[in-house]
Amino acid sequence: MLNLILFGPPGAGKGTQSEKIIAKYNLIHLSTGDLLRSEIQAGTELGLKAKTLMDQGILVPDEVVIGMIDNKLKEHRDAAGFIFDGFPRTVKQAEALDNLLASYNEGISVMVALSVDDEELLARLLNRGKTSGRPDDQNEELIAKRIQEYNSKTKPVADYYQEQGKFVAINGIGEIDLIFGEISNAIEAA
Ligand code: B4P
Repeated sequence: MLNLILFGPPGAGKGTQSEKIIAKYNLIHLSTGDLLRSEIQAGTELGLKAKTLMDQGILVPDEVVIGMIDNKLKEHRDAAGFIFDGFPRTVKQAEALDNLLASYNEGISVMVALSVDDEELLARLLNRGKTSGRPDDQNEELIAKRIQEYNSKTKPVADYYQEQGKFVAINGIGEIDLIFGEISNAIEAA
């Protein structure tokens, strides 16, 4: 079983590269951002609570996203593997994921981290905001808040997997297909 974490700041290319990875490797795509946006769209209580936080660029509570991932893992027991996109975003989420996978005698194969500087992230997200309709892509202050959340709460997750010898860093700036080639190499070496 191949279990991949695609990691990086908001706008690093996680969603973009996930589409290519699932097409090539037949993995189940679990994006907590997409799952939360589905809850918002469906108007659930969870979605309403999440929306207030997401619209301010703040992470939603760990229990909420861990619960969503737990449900999805149960739903796809026979999967050939998973790509975790935008999860885990805190060390608590990383520990919970390890525990959930251990209950299936599984673990994370590799974490691939896309590195992109803040200036490029801002440009990409403002550009996406012109057409995505995503409230969190609409202005500089909100994007800066998301990057700040990433730096304070999410970055330590990289150290967590580095200590386990599962961390691979890739330059996320450049041609989308060339970056995908490097990600494929990291997956095949895992
Ligand atoms: P996400 O949906 O995960 O959004 P994201 O960080 O913006 O990344 P995304 O994958 O969408 O962007 P991508 O880099 O592909 O999270 C949204 C919010 O949900 C969070 O702020 C948080 O509130 C909440 N949330 C989600 N998961 C959570 C968790 N686990 N715990 C707590 N809260 C959670 O693409 C960006 C743009 O760059 C695109 O327009 C793309 O076309 C472009 N791009 C990509 N690659 C490029 C390249 N190589 N060159 C040029 N442009 C490129």
